[in-house]
Amino acid sequence: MLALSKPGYSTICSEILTHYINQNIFFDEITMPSHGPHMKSERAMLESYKVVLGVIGSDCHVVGNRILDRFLSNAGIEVVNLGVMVSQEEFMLAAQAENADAILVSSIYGHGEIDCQGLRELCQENGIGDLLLYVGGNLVIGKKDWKDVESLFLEMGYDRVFAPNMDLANAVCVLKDDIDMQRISRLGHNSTRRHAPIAAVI
Ligand code: B12
Repeated sequence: MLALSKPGYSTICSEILTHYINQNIFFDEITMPSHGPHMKSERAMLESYKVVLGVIGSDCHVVGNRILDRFLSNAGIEVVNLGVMVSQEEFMLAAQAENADAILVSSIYGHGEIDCQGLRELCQENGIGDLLLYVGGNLVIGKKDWKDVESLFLEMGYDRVFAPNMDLANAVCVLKDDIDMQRISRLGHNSTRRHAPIAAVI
């Protein structure tokens, strides 16, 4: 497992990439025997990010969703925005169909604990169990210790858990790093499957 929360992770990540490039080892050569028309080259993949975004359950709070969409898009991330009142199945199917790097779930109205439980398992059952899962918003009702909230969602299988007052710019950096790291880990270990959370970020 990779310690993504450690300082200097980005540097390590780019050092690995530089190593491959300096060695003239093309990512295509490492993992891809051929280039089908549907298959992105690994080089292109390293520069493109695609996420599925939405507000889960019966939650109709749309403002944060629009802000996230705009912010991520401006940061060069392709966003498949499912909007509000999105079921777990819709998230999973969209991620599968779009070959997304991550699902970003929002829960604002306080029922996150119920709505978010089971999404990791649903992804696993449908062959995308190693997809990055992020969750953020007002995840529970009332005032609870953030560490407890974070642990709760990490235990559900989310890779990162964000409080409503998180720094969006930081979240975007972490997201890109996580996606890059997952790609590198897949290059090294074709059968890589993560079963445990990586780390949490406020
Ligand atoms: C506007 C509003 C409404 C409007 C929504 C209109 C609409 N269509 O958007 C209406 C009046 C419909 C409404 C209804 C309800 N609301 Co309301 N609503 C609000 C209010 C005032 C503002 C929400 C907002 O727009 N915030 C601004 C956006 C920018 O912030 P955000 O949504 O939190 O999103 C940001 C972050 O959370 C973060 N984020 C979110 N998701 C993710 C995901 C990832 C991966 C990352 C990295 C970051 C991230 O980034 C976003 C952008 O910065 C809040 C109070 C407040 N001050 O927040 C209550 C609030 C959210 N509502 C609340 C409640 C309880 C309800 C109702 C259940 C009330 C009721 N009993 O009917 C219903 C639920 C209806 C439903 N089915 O969803 C509670 C939720 C309590 C909780 N979670 O503990 C709040 C907090 C009010 C309160 N203090 O009690 N609401």
